[in-house]
Amino acid sequence: MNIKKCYIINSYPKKNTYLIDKMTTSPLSWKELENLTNWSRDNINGPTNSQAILRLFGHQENDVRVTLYRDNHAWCPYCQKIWLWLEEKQIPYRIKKITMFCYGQKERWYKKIVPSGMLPAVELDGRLITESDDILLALEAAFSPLTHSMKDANVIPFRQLERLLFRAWCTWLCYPTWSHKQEQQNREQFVKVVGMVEKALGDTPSPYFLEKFGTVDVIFTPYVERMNASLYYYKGYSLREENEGFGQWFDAMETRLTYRGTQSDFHTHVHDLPPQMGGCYSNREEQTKINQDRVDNGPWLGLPDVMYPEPETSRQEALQRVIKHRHNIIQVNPGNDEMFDKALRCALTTMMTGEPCQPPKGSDVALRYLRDRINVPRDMSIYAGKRLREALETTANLVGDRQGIPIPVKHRRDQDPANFV
Ligand SMILES: N[C@@H](CCC(=O)N[C@@H](CS)C(=O)NCC(=O)O)C(=O)O
Repeated sequence: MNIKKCYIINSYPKKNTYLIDKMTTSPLSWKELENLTNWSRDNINGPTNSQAILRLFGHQENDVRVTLYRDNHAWCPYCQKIWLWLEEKQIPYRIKKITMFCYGQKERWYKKIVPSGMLPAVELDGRLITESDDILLALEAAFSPLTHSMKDANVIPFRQLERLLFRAWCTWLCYPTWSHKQEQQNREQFVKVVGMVEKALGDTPSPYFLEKFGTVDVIFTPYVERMNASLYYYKGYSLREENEGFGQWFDAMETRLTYRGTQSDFHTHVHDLPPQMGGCYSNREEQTKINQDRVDNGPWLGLPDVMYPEPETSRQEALQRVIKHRHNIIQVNPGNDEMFDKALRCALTTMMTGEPCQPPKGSDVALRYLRDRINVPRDMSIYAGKRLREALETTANLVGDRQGIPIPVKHRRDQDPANFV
């Protein structure tokens, strides 16, 4: 490694550092980068992860009775509900990943078995089941409930409360408002339902909804995670930080490897939700603008999308994932291949060594294009994603402040899996 002048980046770089003429290190070769990571994981029997297509939990493959059809990018909230349930119960299952309408063409073979194309679906002992609640009921019948049954008299009011919270969230987030008063009313309605959930959480000594972790927590997880992200970004409201019960619930969820494996980050959610929800509307308040800048441009560490301590292996994980997919990453990037190859190696060099590495002139757009398209947990886990975004931004910032091609809001065909085959 040719280090002309070496200095450690202790903190996030100030904007426009590219104006200062710095001597920096040279980018490592792919071979040298490969030598900096030995990160690996057993996708089949190890901790919950988004990359697995078979989960055995120590069982044999012919013990598998379940196939879960879920979306490619782990964006579908109803799929997360089933995914988390299967992981918690350690039921051996196969995963088949399907394209959502908002980012590509639905697989023909899937439409033959599920004509609506809707996700999730489960095949259980050869029987196809759709609708996430019906899937959970069928799984409970086959494998016993996760602490409590969906039909339990204590669970049913929570299922209704979850839908009430969901509707209040949609009303606030997904409709444009024409007056400040209407915006306030929608906010108050949401906060009122949050108060009901807070009370329910406070009624048990555990941080979970009932006395022990179970079905109710799984049911709340997907949308509460999306509420936390979207309201922070579009409304300047921090669900996790402003509500004690939710704060404790998130902390407790994050002690579970199952949840960590399905957990997304703010950046991914705030840009995957608009096409799925038919639009997300910002209230354009000062706090909202601050939050938006933070989620889009960093620093990403310290956002209230994750609070468990960072694993030591986060950078190695990010590096290993990029190395594995580098040809596709370079091929779909709008930047010139040769230029972007070098720029990407610069960012990875910085991520691994802490030293700035001057990328080719004009590579800021290409680097930020990738920064904006890291998907958590599809590509890597939450801290790995943050480390990679940080390195891409730090490196882009050495050559310019131009942004990548804007992320579309009506569709996400920039993420069409067909381009990554
Ligand atoms: N009520 C259904 C809702 C499922 C649903 O809305 N699925 C969406 C994704 S979150 C879907 O498959 N949409 C078709 C697509 O996006 O391709 C359930 O609980 O399973």
